[in-house]
Amino acid sequence: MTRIFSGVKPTGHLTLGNHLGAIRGWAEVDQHRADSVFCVVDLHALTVDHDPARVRRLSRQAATLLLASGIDPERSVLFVQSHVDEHARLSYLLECVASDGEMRRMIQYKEKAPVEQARGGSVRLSLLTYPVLMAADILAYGADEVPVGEDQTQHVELTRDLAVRFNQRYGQTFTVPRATRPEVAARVMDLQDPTSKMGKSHESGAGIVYLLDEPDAVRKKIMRAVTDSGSEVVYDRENRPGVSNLLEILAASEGGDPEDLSGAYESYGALKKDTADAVVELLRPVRERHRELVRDSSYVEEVLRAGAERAREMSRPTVDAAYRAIGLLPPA
Ligand code: AQP
Repeated sequence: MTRIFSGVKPTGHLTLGNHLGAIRGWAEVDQHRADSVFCVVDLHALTVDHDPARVRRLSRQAATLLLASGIDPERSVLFVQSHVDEHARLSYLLECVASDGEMRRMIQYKEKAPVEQARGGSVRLSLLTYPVLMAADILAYGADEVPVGEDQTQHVELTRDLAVRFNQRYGQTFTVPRATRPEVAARVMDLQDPTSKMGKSHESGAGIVYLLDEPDAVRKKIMRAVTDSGSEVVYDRENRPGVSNLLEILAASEGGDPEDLSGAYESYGALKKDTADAVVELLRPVRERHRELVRDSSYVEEVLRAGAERAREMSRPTVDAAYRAIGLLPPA
């Protein structure tokens, strides 16, 4: 059976981009067709300036939101990355096959390093090496597929390169995974700046729809979305990024094709209104279920405990095999 691995990083409140680009597909499609492993990748949240209490809070919230979005612990393994040592163990071995130049070419590093510098801090070494830890996350589970939004494609490519290189040098150890992504809304853009990705750690909340936003807030943000000059509703991501982003959000939320939908609208106002309604309806059950789960925190804790136990069992044989293959003396 196909094995899937994917994760979310608790660097902020989860967004509509995370949901449409990844989480919804995991819940509605992936976990029904494949052996699925989903993870709150909290170690990745330490790569930028962070508040420890906030990371803890956001990790719990992300796990709760994954459950609220429909991840079913009877079907999928759900756990927190730092609860399973295998990720960090394997990451070090992969650092020994990755190169410094490769890391510096990563787009996310190039985008995030200057932001960290501008905040007055130094750039953490872990920000540079984080794609290697992500490769370890994936390879430890022998994943065949990694369902991610478009922004993560380059990291999955790196994971493939590291797996192939390790296998060639030290013998067949890892499955070489491939990225999959949704047909629509693989890159949801910021509503206030449709040329940048809607990112959970961005500071301008006005352009970001959070999964836990109240319906009124969702409506306001979408009704105030920046649109393009002109008034015709056309799907053209390059030249009409604002309107195209709304068409993609609408198409992904209620089904359909953005290009086909464009023909149904004569004004930006009508498109915004329908998009806002569709997103409010899409998120309603997630918010409701989240509210119930928050009241039942022992259930979430038990899911994560059992998930980590299962994740350890799944990942240990591959990581142990990698330790042997690379030349480390097994403990007596
Ligand atoms: N705007 C987006 N559109 C589509 N997919 C997206 N994803 C993230 N943003 C969008 C996908 O959501 C999954 C989880 O993302 P992540 O937690 O690994 O974080 P990220 O990719 O670094 O993006 P974020 O949410 O914007 O976080 P920050 O701001 O901290 O970088 C991934 O599959 C991702 O592709």
